[in-house]
Amino acid sequence: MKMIIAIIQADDTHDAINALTKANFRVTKLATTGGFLKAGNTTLLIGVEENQVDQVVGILNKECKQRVEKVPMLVDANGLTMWNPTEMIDVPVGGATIFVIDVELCLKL
Ligand code: 2BA
Repeated sequence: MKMIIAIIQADDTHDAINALTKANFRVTKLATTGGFLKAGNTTLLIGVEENQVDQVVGILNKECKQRVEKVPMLVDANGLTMWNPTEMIDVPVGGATIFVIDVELCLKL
């Protein structure tokens, strides 16, 4: 068995969960925050058999779009790293960052 951990954008959460549950996958949704943008995103936990990993990745690939976020540029000011709100840069985010982990044991009590 495998545990798929997928970090997706908040805007894609509804469509991704709907598509996964429609395809009979079980999903746990966690509200998470990205360390770089410090903005809300979603982490999905999806426990699957090994031969189902590709199908889940395919669904996430279809439902999770890449977007560009505008964030203030980091500048060095007197040895301190600060955001400069007058200079914005484009940061591409998503569609999905996916980790696939071996599950040693899955119990339902
Ligand atoms: P954030 O950490 O908020 O990162 C948002 C986007 O900012 C990233 O998009 C990437 O394009 C950019 N970024 C992140 N760290 C950067 C850095 N040190 N320098 C320059 N640009 C940087 P994605 O790569 O699509 O990641 C989206 C979200 O997925 C991340 O949100 C984070 O929550 C998660 N994530 C991505 N890679 C991860 C990893 N290796 N481990 C844990 N979480 C990860």
